[in-house]
Amino acid sequence: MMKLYYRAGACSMATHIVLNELGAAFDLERVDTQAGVTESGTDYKTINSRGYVPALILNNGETLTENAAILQYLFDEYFGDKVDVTILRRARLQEALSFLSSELHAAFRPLFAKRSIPESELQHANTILRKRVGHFEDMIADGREFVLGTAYTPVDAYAFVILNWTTVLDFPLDDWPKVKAFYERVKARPATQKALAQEGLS
Ligand SMILES: N[C@@H](CCC(=O)N[C@@H](CS)C(=O)NCC(=O)O)C(=O)O
Repeated sequence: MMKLYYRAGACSMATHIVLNELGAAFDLERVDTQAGVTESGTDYKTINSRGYVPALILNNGETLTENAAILQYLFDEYFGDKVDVTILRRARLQEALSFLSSELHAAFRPLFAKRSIPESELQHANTILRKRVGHFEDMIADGREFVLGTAYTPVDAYAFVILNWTTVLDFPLDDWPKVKAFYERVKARPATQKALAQEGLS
């Protein structure tokens, strides 16, 4: 059975949501990434030497890390009956996952920094975040329900989780109506609601 190491509300929730979408059987184990231990007392560095979540133990016992790789794996392994998985579609998935991981996700890091940040740095971080959310708005074409088109894919779960961080920052999405509608649409899905509840966030 698969097992997901997660922290509540963190990027690992994208994998959690996708596993719920698939109706997959999996175990969950919470990680205190600050302390480096899991809820059962395991040294988390023995699971993922980089110390951050997510880490997914696969059915064959291997451990897979990095959001983009895990979400790509779940897409390839389980979405073939939902989406026409062509080479170009996989590249589009990777294009979106790369943007989410290295641009949108990364833009939040300074705003969640544990050290205190000078006002000028905060303003700069805010400007970059606004720019990236604007880029995401451009990626949701008019009338398109999900990032890659009419079909839901793991990209949508990851985008939702990142956008959900705006709710704990003073960062309303009102300036980006397509992003806001997309966020609400993915939030309303039963698999998302279930993951939020399972992580103690609703
Ligand atoms: N490159 C990694 C980054 C993962 C990441 O940033 N994880 C955060 C939660 S969203 C984390 O575990 N941070 C705790 C830490 O770094 O100690 C990925 O995309 O999987």
